[in-house]
Amino acid sequence: MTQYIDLVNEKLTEYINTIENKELQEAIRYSLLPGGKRLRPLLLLTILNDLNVDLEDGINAACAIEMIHSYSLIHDDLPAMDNDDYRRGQLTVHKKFNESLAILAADALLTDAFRYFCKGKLPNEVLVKLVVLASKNAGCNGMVEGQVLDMAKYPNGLNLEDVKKIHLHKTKDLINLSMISAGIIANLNPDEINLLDDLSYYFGLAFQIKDDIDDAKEENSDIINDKATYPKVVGLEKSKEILKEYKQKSLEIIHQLFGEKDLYQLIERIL
Ligand code: GRG
Repeated sequence: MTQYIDLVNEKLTEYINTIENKELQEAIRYSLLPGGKRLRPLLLLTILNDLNVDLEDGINAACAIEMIHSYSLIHDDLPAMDNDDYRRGQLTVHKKFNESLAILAADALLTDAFRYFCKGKLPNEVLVKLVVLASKNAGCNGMVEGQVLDMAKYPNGLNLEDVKKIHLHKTKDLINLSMISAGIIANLNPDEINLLDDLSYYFGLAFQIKDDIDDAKEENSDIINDKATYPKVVGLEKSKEILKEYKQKSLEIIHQLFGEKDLYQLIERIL
């Protein structure tokens, strides 16, 4: 897997080197490198590899999705949103530089991502499908809706359906973009694409629930009570049960689609 991460970092560095304005270049470099787990590119490239598709066909889409992810993290950290000072153990982009540069770096990442989807040698009809899916999953009925719901006030408190909807849009939608993009690039049939869709549902929720459980163990309960999390609405034990069920469902779908190859091992390790 580290070779996939190296490949993504190499391509993202090429992108960064094309940025002419030095201030913008440094802010974007800071947000993209050294980077996080690269989960979304890893999912896309691992699926392609399990299907014996040339990784070159998916590397630009993988980078484009990481650019969208990076934009969302910069905006999420802003004072008007979550107002965080640290991310991935370093100062957030607006703290390290300034708020306007952070907003603009994120704007550039989102905009440039669509050009990255269109790089490379894939047929135009495949590129159009990727771009439409990216817009759908990141846009007004996708990740942005998740953020709006997360920012909303809940005078009567959050219930399980509220939290699930937030997680589906904030977390699952970009994971869905990675998985379905791989399916489109590999020219899977509609039944197989539907299975990938189901997989993104169970894995997307499970990934976020695991994150919530890990945070709940670390943080004090007052902080947890302020957040839209599974442990908050159903408790820690029930959250662990749901995680186990969704992990099992994810592995069953992967077994059915690809057998127990790299994606199976990756998801088993992450969850
Ligand atoms: C600003 C439109 C807009 C959306 C923001 C991504 C996001 C939506 C908010 C960040 C907070 C959060 C908990 C989002 C859920 C998705 C998620 C788990 C993000 C973190 O993803 P990782 O763990 O991060 O893959 P790394 O740092 O590894 O890249």
